[in-house]
Amino acid sequence: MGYIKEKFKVKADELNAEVKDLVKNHGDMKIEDVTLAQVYQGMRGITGLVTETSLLDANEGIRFRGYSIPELREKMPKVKGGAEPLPEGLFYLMLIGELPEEADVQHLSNQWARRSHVPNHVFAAIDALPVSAHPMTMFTVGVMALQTESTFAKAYAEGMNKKDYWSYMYDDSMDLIARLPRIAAYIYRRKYKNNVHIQPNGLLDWAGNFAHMLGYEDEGFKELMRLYMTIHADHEGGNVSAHTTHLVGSALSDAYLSFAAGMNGLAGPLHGLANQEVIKWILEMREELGGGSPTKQQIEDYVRKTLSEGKVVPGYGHAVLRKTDPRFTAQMEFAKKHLADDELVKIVWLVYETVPPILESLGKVKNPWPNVDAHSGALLVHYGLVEYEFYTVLFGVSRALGVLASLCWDRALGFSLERPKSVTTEWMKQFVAGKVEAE
Ligand code: HAX
Repeated sequence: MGYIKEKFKVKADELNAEVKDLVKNHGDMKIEDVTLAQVYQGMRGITGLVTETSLLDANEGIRFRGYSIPELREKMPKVKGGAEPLPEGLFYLMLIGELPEEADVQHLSNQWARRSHVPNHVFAAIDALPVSAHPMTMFTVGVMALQTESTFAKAYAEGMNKKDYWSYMYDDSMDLIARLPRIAAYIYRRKYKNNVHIQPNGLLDWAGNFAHMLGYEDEGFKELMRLYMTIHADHEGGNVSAHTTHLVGSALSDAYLSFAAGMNGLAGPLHGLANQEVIKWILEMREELGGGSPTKQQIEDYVRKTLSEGKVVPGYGHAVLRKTDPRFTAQMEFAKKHLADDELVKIVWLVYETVPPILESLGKVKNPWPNVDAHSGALLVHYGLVEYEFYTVLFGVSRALGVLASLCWDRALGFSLERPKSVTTEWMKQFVAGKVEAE
């Protein structure tokens, strides 16, 4: 079965007993009251999900099993001579709840290399789309085509005991994570590199091999991919991609169906697509100003123009965070170390100085600070990956690590079908008038 799978089972049995105990002895405890505004405004702040892999603090940012991003960058195993954490290590941490040893990371690299075969019909399904299709559309089509390989779906069709759900979910998740870089690289090379494809190198780590298949051999880019795949992996459970994956999975949809659903949410401009929108916005600003680097005043004018046109400033704001996103800071530190003189990076930093006071002055934006998407594009452009419509696919490959580790936990803990109550505005009016009561 593989020792990581066995270890996961032991951890899951322990936690399962604790959860049963919590629900049995404290099931009636009220966590918080829900306001009418929360129900209308995207359920902000309502505690309604359990996600074991990570926890978000509004001011401090994300912690994966208690570890912040700076701690991960320090403590996680790295490739020989490298400085950035290996995403294999983060997956292990999210799944098992303990920091990995070198051997654990090596084991996962080997497992994912072994499981990475993608059947031809997946490439044929992607090829059936016009080259002009958005890469995220190709990505979800590829994932859906791969669903033919689900061991969970096959076992369920044959009549599986619910005690075994976790085991098939684990195998599907491992297979899917192993195969995603191949699908993503295929999309990239098909759309942007004349359909000339690069065979995987099974000796490389997961992110290093992904960079290789995309066609980037620069060690700096490989390091960037290791960092990128680590910091985009998870952001607790309520964000659109994680929540959707969890919700769809709660119907016992397999890992492929659930993940594809989550990716359709990531493809929205208020979520993952913001990474392409940021670079597009900066490039359009530069073009409008006739090229070169804009001054702070010119950026300020462009931000005001964006707002006056009823658009959001991409890369800024967050539904939960109330400070600069540590994922932004990690990328800024990477840039300071490797590409401090890059023109686009300097613009990103000048935008960072300019945007927050303007958003703050509007008086309605709850978080004027940059999120993860404000920086990533400039780093990718530096290494030559200029095709910004592809950026959300990179985010999606990384996000698989978090949402699939969570899905394994969902099945191991026997989580229920998700089905919250909804009401009508007519019901709300009657509730306000004291004529009806919540159940
Ligand atoms: N630019 C302009 N206006 C903004 C804004 C921004 N960056 N961020 C928030 N606002 C506005 C909202 O549109 C809202 O306006 P209305 O009341 O007129 O509708 C108001 O400020 C209050 O919004 P909020 O409570 O501060 O923010 P929400 O929790 O509703 O939304 C969003 C959070 C991330 C969607 C929002 O900040 C936004 O649209 N940001 C720009 C898009 C973006 O960068 N998205 C990526 C977020 C991170 C992520 O998921 N990455 O994948």
